[in-house]
Amino acid sequence: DKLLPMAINTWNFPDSNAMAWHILNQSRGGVRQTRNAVVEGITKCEQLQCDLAVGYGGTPDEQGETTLDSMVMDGAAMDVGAVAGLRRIKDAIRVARHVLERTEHTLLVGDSATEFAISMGFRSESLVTPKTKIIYKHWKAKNCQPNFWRNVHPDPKTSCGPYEPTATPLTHRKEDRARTEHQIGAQHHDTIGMIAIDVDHQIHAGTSTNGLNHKIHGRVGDSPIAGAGGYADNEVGAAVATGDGDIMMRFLPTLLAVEAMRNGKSPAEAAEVGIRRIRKHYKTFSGAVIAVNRLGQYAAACHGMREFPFVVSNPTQAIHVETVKCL
Ligand code: SD4
Repeated sequence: DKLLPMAINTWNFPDSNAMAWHILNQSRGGVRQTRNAVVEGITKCEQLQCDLAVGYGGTPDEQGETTLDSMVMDGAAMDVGAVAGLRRIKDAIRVARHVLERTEHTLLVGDSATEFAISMGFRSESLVTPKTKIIYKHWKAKNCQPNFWRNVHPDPKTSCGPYEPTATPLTHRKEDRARTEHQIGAQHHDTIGMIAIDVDHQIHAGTSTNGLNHKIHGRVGDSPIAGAGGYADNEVGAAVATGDGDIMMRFLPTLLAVEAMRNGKSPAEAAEVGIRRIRKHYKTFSGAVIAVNRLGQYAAACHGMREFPFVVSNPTQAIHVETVKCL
């Protein structure tokens, strides 16, 4: 078992991976250890506002508000906790964990998810920052159609689309973040999806995102949906996804990946299954899937960008950034 424990996450978010790896290496924490790793690893990203695509302050919707989608899945119990369109609470994945642990439900949404979070002791506060206001103002100033996401064939002169995801370049992460802040209004989309597996093959998968820039208020993406944004099953492995959620969630690519591994496919083949299926119908979609089997063997596949970076830690490498060339 020299590939375990392991933690792997989408995009070049090493701080989250480091947090998860640190937790996995603490003295044995039992079943909860992979849950702690995923939840606290992703919380790190929420706190750092990874690429302004995770956590508070980024990706204002067309009313200027940031809302959060997140989920965590336990591959032993086949139990899920998730929140979608969470408003005014920063700790999306910790709230998702409370849904998992404190309720019989799977997914809470919007203001009601906020009420639940408050009842669990979370603090309600605005997710808007000065930067959010600038992004929103910039978008308004471009005279964008407020209904852009409703419009199947937007007029490029009056809309600020189409949505153009950009992979995070591998190097100069800090500089890149600065550049992102500079090109305010650029539509970055870097959802964190993370998988942790311990030496007993206990598996958790989780996601967190603030969705898409200028989405319609109320829009929910793939990230908080089991089988879409992430999936885990101790018997097989796990997968997480990032990308054009509106399209990807129609195909449940992480469920496809786990089922492919169940049927004997390698992680590399499994990660490609959903990507190829989606591409058949949406030639220009952008997205990526990471697949890991229960032994800790992993692979990623992507489409619509040049390459896709991800971060992995296991006994042979710590906080190691890899990239895969896209199909
Ligand atoms: C969404 N899938 O809300 C998310 C966005 C994303 O990398 O993954 N960005 O559609």
